Amino acid sequence: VVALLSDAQVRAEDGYDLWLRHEPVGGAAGSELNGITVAGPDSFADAGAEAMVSVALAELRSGLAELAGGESPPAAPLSIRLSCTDADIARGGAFALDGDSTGLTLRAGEASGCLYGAFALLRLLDTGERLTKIHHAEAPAMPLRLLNHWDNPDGTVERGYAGSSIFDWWHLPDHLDRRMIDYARANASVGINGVVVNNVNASAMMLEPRYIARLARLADAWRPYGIRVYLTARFSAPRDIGGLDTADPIDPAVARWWQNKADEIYAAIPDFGGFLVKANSEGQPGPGDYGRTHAEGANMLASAIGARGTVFWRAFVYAAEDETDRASQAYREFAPLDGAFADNVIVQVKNGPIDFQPREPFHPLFGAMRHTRVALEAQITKEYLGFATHVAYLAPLWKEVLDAETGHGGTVASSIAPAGMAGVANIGTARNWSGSHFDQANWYAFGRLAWNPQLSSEEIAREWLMQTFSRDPAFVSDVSAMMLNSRELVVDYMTPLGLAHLMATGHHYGPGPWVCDLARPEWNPCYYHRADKDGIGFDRTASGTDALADYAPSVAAQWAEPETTDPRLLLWFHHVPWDWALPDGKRLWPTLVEHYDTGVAGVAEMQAMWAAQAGKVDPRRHGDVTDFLAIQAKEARWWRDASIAYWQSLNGLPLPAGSAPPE
Ligand code: GCW
Repeated sequence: VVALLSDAQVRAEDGYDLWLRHEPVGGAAGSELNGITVAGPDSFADAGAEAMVSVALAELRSGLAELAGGESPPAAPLSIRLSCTDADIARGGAFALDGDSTGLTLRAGEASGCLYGAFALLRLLDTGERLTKIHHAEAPAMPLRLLNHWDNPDGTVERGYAGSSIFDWWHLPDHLDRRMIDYARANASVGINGVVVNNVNASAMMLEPRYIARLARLADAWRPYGIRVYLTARFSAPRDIGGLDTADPIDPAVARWWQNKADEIYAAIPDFGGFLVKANSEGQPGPGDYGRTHAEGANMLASAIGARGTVFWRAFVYAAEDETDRASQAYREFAPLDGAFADNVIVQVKNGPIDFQPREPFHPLFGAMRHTRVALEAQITKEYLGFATHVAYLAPLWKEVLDAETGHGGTVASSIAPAGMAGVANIGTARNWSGSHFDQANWYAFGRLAWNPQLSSEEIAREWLMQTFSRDPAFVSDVSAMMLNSRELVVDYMTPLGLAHLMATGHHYGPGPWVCDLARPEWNPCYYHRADKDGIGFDRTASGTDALADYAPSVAAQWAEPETTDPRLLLWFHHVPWDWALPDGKRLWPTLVEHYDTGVAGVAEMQAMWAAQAGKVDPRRHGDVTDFLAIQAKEARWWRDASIAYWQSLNGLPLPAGSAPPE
């Protein structure tokens, strides 16, 4: 007999509700939320503010009712008062929550602060705070917190592992899928305030009037959630769809075309966020096609947009004809342009100098462009970390970069504070949005870190688990420990000791370190590991490509000598013999094998730990995770065995004692 579930149960067990489940808190904490009244301000700055505050009120009312559960209300019901134009609170999303014996006051400098304050209050209650005791104030650390969707107009998603695109261009603007509201709620709940809806490998079609009308419908739907829409701009659009025979940024006809295009978009979407551009990278058109610089290209678009919005110009560039180290190319191309970009241009830089690997050092452009706003681009979708199948909680990867000292006076986080963060979305039509339950945590963690990079990976994991799965303290402590360790395990079985880019060709799933015959040298894994019978690793010091010199002297000094380089980055910066002695006295080859073994053993531990949680989460989601962990275990093995066998084919070394032979 199959028991029929209610719609709410199905949604919850599919993972559709994400971290916004609001399970009843129970006991006295639940009781005091019962019968609570939520009162908004009487007047509003404008209709937009009123719409945003009504979202905050609606979220609070429904969220509080869910958290309250069936407890009996107190004799004198409590109240929550919203004041959304408080001159003492900064604008831009800041808020203060102050509980007292009668309930709680939420104060904000403008409507968006009430929106973020409402979600923060629900989060605090969800994670065990008592309403009347709350004293909590927050302000976002950076102004722009964007998702970048690599979604194509035909519904496919580049590097998407969660189904098709959630954007239903086919039925827009006449029909708005309800999912667009749930999506906006989830984003607003973690402070995401901008969405680039289409792929950086851009189709110029998205700039056509019919798509602008469709985008306007999304903009209208998301505005009350504080989300501005952005488009990627294909640099050749004046030629592709504009009837011009050039896209040269210096040509007045080209500048006029973009000016008219921007005006057309702003007429439909008055708060359009702006453009994101991938230019002269991996075959995309750009100003370089006409001998112009990135700054000339970006500034032409920036002047079309003017004070109305922002141009995000990506620094992810590397060229076949450039024989230098790929890790250096963006730095060499962009660092000299510091100061040349218009005020409303932000240079968007990937976290590391190559490409979203399981571990890379931070990108040398952070902190180096003193007169340019720089944003950090993170990849939430796990192109190089086992797609949506492997558990890999990415907050520790992003924290490693955000917390890094650039050597230019401050951390990466402080260097991007005037701009923001962009995360390549992991969202699709999968019922659970992200293709797996644990990948929801990466969407969540991205938003939380863009709001506040000081949060620890552990705090974020714990609050996500409590809202998503269970508040059981033992569950939260075991599973958060698993999450915190998970990315390092992926590093261990895929690319330990600073190795990188060893994934199979094209799809990047599974090992391919032996590949050496692709057309462009820097597409080949052998370009990155440089292994032969004598040694392994990429010499990026002065005796090699000298990419190390892109870093500030104090940072470069840490990585200059193989003896003193953090072993986690050893083979990124150095080529060493197979019997190289690491700081702990162990040799390189047995240490390398030990990492693969650690990765495999660690996944088995995750399986055992998760099996022990049966009964603490609903069987559906428990089973989904169990299945995926079994795949991960198999594939960690695959990575380990294939990698070791390949290195052995070069170095002829036996397996170190204690390491099991390949299966
Ligand atoms: O990581 C690489 C991906 C490409 C992607 C590119 C980029 C959108 O393999 O799929 O293209 O980076 O970031 O532009």
